[in-house]
Amino acid sequence: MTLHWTRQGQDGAARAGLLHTAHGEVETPVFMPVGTAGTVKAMTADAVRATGARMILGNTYHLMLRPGAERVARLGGLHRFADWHGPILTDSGGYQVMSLSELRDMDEGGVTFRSHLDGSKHRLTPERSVEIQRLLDADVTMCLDECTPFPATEQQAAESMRLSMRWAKRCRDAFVPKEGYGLFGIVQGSTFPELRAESVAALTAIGFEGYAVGGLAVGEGQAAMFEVLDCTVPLLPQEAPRYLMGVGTPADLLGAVRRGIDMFDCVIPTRSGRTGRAYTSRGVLNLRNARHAEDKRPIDPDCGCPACTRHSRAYLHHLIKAEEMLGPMLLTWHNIHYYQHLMRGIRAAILEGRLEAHAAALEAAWAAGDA
Ligand code: PRF
Ligand code: ZN
Repeated sequence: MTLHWTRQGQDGAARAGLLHTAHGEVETPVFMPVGTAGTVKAMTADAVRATGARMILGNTYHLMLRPGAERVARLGGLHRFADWHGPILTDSGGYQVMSLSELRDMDEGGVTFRSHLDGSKHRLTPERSVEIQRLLDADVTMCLDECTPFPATEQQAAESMRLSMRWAKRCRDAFVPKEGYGLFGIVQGSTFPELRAESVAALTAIGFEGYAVGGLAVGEGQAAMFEVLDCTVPLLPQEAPRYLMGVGTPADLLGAVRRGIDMFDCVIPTRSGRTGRAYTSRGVLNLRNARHAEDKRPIDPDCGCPACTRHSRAYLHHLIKAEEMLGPMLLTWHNIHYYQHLMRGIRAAILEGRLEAHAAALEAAWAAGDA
């Protein structure tokens, strides 16, 4: 069988389940740390696994430019190359082309762009994106799409979404089915409910192993994002996994799980860790702040990660101020550990039918702050 998902429990719209992939099973709801260029920045693969993470994300765009998809394939695929032996989902490249490459030209066939590394010219088509993701050996391949910029007029959003739907069909035709591997479609349509519904109808008519909601967290704000989920997620098939791309903060994840999302990825825990920000059960701490200079307490007394069990806020403040590499390493470790702890707690609450109370307790603690 191709990659599939089984439901283990439900509480309201929130689901707990298991994603069955070629490289193992993953409990959902799941947060996938971002391993853009074959590494979760500042972490060894063992460290990522020690946080509880079981599935990571890789990027077609970065890996096709360096070291190249054919080279990764010759080196045994991304799992072996990166020493990550669990499941990997790869993004398709369209979103990164739009955000990273300077010169790009989109047409019906695909997108031509210049590399942000050396200016060399490349072309990504739906067929080539799927081929690259096969060469990388991704358990989950994402369709090539256009993440519609925000804001967009209804006409711009419709044209962009319909192009993504034509590309989704070409990705489906190019994808070679294989035991434990799957292809996810991506819903677009900006903030327009009718376009989101049209996009879901187009994707479900083609049929995918999972469905992603794209085009969100692009500046519309949390309330608008939740409104889109409210009108989109109920239209998606019950038996397939749902993935909200590029989201988000702990509060975003909680709100999206309550609306029926099963999978997430985001650079927030890794990127903000590198700049000195720690997400905790009591809100966000900025370790650059001078108020931590002589604070002997851990970042989060409820956290079991090495940063919290072995080090003080004062030491982490010092590492960040001194631009020592260990600072980003420890804060990235903490943030990913916290995100995994958060998802495990949410999953347990869904299975025990107490998600509403759990969500209220999480939100109260985030708002109360740390000291
Ligand atoms: N499409 C793809 N990747 C993405 C997005 C999208 O819409 C987003 C939306 N924020 C993040 N990553 N392919
Ligand atoms: Zn910690």
